[in-house]
Amino acid sequence: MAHCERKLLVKSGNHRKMALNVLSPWLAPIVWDGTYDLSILDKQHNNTRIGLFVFAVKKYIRFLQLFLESAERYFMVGHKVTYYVFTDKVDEVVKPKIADGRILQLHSVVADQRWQDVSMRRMEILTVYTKKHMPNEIDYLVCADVDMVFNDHVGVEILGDLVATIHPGYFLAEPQHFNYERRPISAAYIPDGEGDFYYMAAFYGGKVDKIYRLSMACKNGIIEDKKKNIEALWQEESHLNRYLVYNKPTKVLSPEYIWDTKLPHGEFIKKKRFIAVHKDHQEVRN
Ligand code: 4GW
Ligand code: MN
Repeated sequence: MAHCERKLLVKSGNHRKMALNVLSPWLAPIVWDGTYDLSILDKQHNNTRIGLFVFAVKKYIRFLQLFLESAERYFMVGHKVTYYVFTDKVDEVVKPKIADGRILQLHSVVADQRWQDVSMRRMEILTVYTKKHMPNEIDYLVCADVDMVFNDHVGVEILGDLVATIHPGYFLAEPQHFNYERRPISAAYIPDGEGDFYYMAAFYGGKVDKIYRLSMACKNGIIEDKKKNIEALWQEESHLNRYLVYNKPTKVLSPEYIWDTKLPHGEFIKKKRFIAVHKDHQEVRN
């Protein structure tokens, strides 16, 4: 029903329908509310261990408490969860009350001066942890921005080999308007006519070995670009998008899984499960 409603809504405007489907052209499910039965999936994932990877350095540490508290309320409730928190101020972390079966790991990380390097640093740290530590600790890893809060259920329906979320600002856009890196000199280059969705780097995940491969590819792309003295348009998000054009996700998350209440077309999004915290960009600048 919800699917039909979305299709009806799209008729009222001149929008692209692709993201409103429940299957991608390569037959990956696009997860919308109403497309899955949680009681079946919860049983299947009875023993699944899930990691949630998040970076909070410099001023972004202010977002961490609400992020973690909201995750306790909505993220993988009833499952085995390990939080992997990376921060430059381990001592300042306010630890929330954590449910049984859930673990909070705090890791110290250097704070890069340039904010562009901070967000790219996440990829490098990911390559290390998905190789060394996580394979023994978890089955699936979910990577998230910290300037977000969980606002509704996010559970095992999002798990898959390689999972990415459609950017809420581009879900009705034509591919030529996607914010892909279009300069052929960059390792993140995506030629015109290629690419299915514009994915947002604020929420993606998969099996640990799949995220290892993804993060290695993105890290290498970032290094290649740095050698040429260039930086992709949207830093690691550009490299992520490039990777996902040629390594299609096995599951795609609808914008229910990254929403921003400032955006238009909220009427398509019945459940706003993970929403951006509005920030003063000048004020959080390092
Ligand atoms: C501008 O001054 C900054 S600071 C842009 C990102 C910054 C930043 C980002 C930071 O100082 N500390 C930090 O931990 N991050 C991490 O990178 C944090 O997890 C954040 O959610 C993620 C991506 O940055 P962002 O959320 O600002 O990116 P958008 O604007 O795309 O949500
Ligand atoms: Mn963010």
